[in-house]
Amino acid sequence: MEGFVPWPPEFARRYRQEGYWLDKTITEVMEESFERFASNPLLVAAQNGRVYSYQECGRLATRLALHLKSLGLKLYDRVILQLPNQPEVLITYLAILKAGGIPIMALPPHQEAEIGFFAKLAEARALVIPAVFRKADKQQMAENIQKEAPSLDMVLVSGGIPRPGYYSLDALFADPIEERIKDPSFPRPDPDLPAVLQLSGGTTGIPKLIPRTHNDYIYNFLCNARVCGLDGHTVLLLAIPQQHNFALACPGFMGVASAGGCEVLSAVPSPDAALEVIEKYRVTHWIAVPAMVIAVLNHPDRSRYHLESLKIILTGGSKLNPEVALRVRPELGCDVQQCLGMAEGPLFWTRLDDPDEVRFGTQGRPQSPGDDFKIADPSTGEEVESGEMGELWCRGPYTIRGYYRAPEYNARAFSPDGYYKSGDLVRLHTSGNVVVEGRLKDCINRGGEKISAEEIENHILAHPAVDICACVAMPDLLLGERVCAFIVPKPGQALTLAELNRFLLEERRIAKFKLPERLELVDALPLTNVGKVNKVVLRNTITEQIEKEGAQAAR
Ligand code: OOB
Repeated sequence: MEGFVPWPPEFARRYRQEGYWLDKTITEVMEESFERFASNPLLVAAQNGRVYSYQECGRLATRLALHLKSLGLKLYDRVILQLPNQPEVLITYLAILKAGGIPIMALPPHQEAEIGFFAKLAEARALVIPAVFRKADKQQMAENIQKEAPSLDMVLVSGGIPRPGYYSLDALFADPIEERIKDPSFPRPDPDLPAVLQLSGGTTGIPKLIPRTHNDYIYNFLCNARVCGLDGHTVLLLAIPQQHNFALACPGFMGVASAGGCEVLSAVPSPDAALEVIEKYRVTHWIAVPAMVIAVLNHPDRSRYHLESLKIILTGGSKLNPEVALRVRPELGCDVQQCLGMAEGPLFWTRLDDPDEVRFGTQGRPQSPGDDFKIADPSTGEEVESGEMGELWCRGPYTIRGYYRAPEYNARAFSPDGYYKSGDLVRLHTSGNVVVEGRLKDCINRGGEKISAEEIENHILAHPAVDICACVAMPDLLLGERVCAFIVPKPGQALTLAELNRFLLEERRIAKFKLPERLELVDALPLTNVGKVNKVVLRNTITEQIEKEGAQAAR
């Protein structure tokens, strides 16, 4: 497939021989589960309590897949999936796969800038959207994108009335096409080719798409379901967008579905909602970013809720501080399992039988014996001395060998011998686990959601009052980091944060979670001796400033 970098044949041979790659499609693996766990509950919508059995998910996915085929969706057509956390998002995901399409896992808050970019880069055929998301008219967004992306000729809309030429997803789900169709067959995708395009948080001005093949993604979630001990009694709570790799496959929805468990999907990412849902549905496993763990620990009414069912919080996406990790067992009565994960593949997990110091103080070790990692000097690729800090480089049966349609970037992001250079600075703990110490890549990790500094800077530079700018992470007690924009205005010009953000939302049409939350107007930006903006200085400046303000407020 054009734009896809496969594993070299000798690696592929080994991954098959060693049993990591099963040569099945995701649809085949999911359908084995639909049959095996037939009447067991697979999905529960937290907002209305509606339960979908395995059988029903399979039946609805097949129905929608037949509709997609009859609307003209072909093998390997790319479909942007932007629905919020309701069971429809997963059933549509399964349907796209069954019809032979490749879902692009866009996040619900993405706007025209992001979705338009994916549509053009991947020459997407179809787009699945809610009619409205947080007051944004998504059909208007689709129309605007279609003007720029001629490949996009199929728009499916959930809720609301579809515009002329668009299809109602609800009407398709309600229409039993299987009763009248003559040919119920589907083309079978090659398990060695991309099944799903995940999103990279990105570190450059241009977002990247991550091709996950059937073989690699199936191994990813089967292995992860074992490492997290999922089984038929598992009730997993998911309140982060279902499209995230963490939510979909680590172990996520597909891990739960492979083990016979049940997933409760919550559309509300608040600590109150999480506490209510854990109590009401007797949740056993909860996938949560550290910011949410902190919010629940600090929730004033937490003791009012019955959380006895909760066994493990699976946390990752950003670093869980050891002080927070230590509070989980005494205050919430459950274990915490940390994951250093990436949409590009690598998954490091702490294990429940690790000693306390390792469970609380490290971010885990590879989930699979097939994983191969090194802690490298980023400039030479040589392994650093044991215990020294270096960049984490990974290779393995579920770690990609290249981003989709990005050959120039791939030459930098992967070593010649195929390691993915994660951009994370880590240290090897004596236990063999890794500890995340920082990062090389230029992104901001806002509560687990990655924001590319360069991408935001490019949008800010389009503002007429801006001369130069730089975005850096500023520390935040809850989210870990937020975006701070340092801006040198053009002579005689001024700018406020409110005006900047109005511009970014309304004129640049970027997702709201990427907006700067602080603006510092300055006369000049500090430079390094090679003339690049010195972001270390900027990060230190804003960190000191915030500390000073905190001390003043406390006085
Ligand atoms: C997950 O995936 P992405 O692709 O959104 O972000 C990956 C990056 C990592 O390279 C690292 O910088 C950061 O997020 N990260 C962590 C972390 N887990 C991820 N940094 C510190 N401590 C951790 N525990 O975020 C993701 C994918 C699958 C499972 C879990 C998380």
